[in-house]
Amino acid sequence: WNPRFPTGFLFGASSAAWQVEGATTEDGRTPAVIDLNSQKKAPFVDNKFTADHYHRYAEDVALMKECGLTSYRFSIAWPRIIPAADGAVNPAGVAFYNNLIDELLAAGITPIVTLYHYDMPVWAQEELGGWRSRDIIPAFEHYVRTCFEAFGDRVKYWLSINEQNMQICYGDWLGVSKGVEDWFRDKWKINHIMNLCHATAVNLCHELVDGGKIGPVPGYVPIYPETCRPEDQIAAMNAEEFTEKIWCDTYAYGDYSPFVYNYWSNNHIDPDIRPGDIETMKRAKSDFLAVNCYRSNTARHAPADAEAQEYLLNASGKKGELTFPVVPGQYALTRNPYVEYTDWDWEIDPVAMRYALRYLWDHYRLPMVITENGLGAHETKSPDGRVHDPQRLDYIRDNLYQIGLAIEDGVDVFGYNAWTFTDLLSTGNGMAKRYGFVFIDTTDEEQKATDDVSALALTRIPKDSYYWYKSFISSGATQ
Ligand code: BGP
Repeated sequence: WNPRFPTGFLFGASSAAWQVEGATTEDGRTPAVIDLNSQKKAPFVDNKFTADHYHRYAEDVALMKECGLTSYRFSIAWPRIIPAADGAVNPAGVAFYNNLIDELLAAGITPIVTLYHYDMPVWAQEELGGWRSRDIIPAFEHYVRTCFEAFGDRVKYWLSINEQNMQICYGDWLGVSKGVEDWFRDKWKINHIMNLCHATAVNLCHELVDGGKIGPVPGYVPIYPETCRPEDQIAAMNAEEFTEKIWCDTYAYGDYSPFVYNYWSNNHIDPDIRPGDIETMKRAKSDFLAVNCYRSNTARHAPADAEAQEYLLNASGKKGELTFPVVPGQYALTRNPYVEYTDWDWEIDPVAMRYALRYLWDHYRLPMVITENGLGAHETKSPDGRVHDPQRLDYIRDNLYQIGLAIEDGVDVFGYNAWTFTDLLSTGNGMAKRYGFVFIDTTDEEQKATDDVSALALTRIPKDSYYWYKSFISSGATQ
C-alpha cells in the first residue's frame, strides 16, 4: 500500500474540553450541564480530573510534535470563557486557550477549534433555558464573538456545534432534553434554535476572522439496507434521513428539505420558525463539512404495527449488550454479519469511511475534514510497561487506506483527526473505554478515590498505535 494524500493534508488528532481538560472548578470555570449529567452515569464518568490536559497541555503538545502531527482539533469550554449570566469574560479562561494555541503553533500544529462540544453552562441552562429557549441565541453569539476576537488572529479553522444530529437523536444521553416535556415534538424547536446558533457562528466568523473558515460537525454513520428487499432500501433511506441527512441538508442549503416540512406537517409539529430565520440560515455558507465517522449501521423494514424499541447503547463494554432501535413504520436497525464489532458493539467497518466521504461529497460538494474516527477499547499497561493496541492500529491504518481511496475517487478531503490523542473520558464509560494514541495511567477507581489531582500519576505512555502513526506521517504519505 502506497497511499498518496494531497500536499498539506493535515494529519492530526482530536479531543473535547469536557472530556480531556479536568480542572472543572479552577480559574473561574463554572459547571456545565454535561458535568452534572455525566456524574449520574454508571460506572463513573466524573470529569473533574480526566487527563488533566488543563495543567499538562505543554507535555501533550510536545508529544504531538514528536509524533509529527500537523493538526489538533480541540474544543473551547463555554463556561471557562463566560462563567456567569452577566456575560463577563474570564481572563484566566482566555489565557489557557491562548497558551494552548501558541504552544501548538510553535510546534507547527494547526489548531482546529470547536466552539460547542456539549458543555452548555449551567447558568445558561437555568437562567435562559439552554437550547430550549431563543434567549440562548444572543448568549451564544456573545460567547462565539469573544472567541473569534480573542483567538481569530491565530485560529483559522473553526467548527460550530459538535454532532447536533446526535444531540437531537440521543437527547437524554448528551443532556439536551433536560426539562423538555414533549421531546417528540419539542426537539424540533430545539434543533431549530441550534441551527440559528450554528448560522450565527458561521456569519460572525466570516465577519470577524480574517481568512477564517468554518463548518458544522455532523456525526455521520452510513446506513446499509439489510437485504435487497425494496422495503429494506426505503428503511435505510428513512434511517439516513432521521439520523443525519436532515442536518446535512440544512447546513448545505440553509433551509429544511421538503421531506422534513412534510414530516412536521403530518405529525402536527411546529418547529417555531420565525420571520427572518431562514434568511439567516441561508446566509450562513459553510466553508467545509467536518465529519465524525466511526462505524456503519444496517437497517431493515419495520411495519407500522411493529413494537417500538428505544436505542439502548452498550454502556457496559460487554459485547452483545446493545439493543437496536425499532421505529415503527420507518426502520429498525440490526446487526451486520459482514463486519466485526468492538466490545461496545460499534461496527468495525473502515469501508464506511469511504462510503461516508463519497456520499457527502456527491450530495453537498463541500470540502471535508475528518474530525473524529477511532476505536474504543479496554486497555491496561502490559508487564513490559508498554501499551499494546493492535486493534486500534489496524483500525486507524484501514481507515486511512479508505480515505486514500476516496481521494482517488475524486473526493475533496483536507485532513484526518483521529479520536483521540491522549486517552480521555468516554461519554458513557469514563476511562474504561479508551481511544488515545497515548495511554494515561489512571483508572476511574483512582479518580473517584481522590479530590486531589496531584495524588494521580497520569503518566503519558505512547501506545503502539502512536509509533505506527508517527512512522506513517513521516513516511511521506503526502505527495
Ligand atoms: C462522538 C463525540 C465524542 C466522543 C466519541 C466517542 O460522538 O463527539 O465526544 O465521545 O463520540 O464516543 P464514546 O465516548 O461514547 O465512546
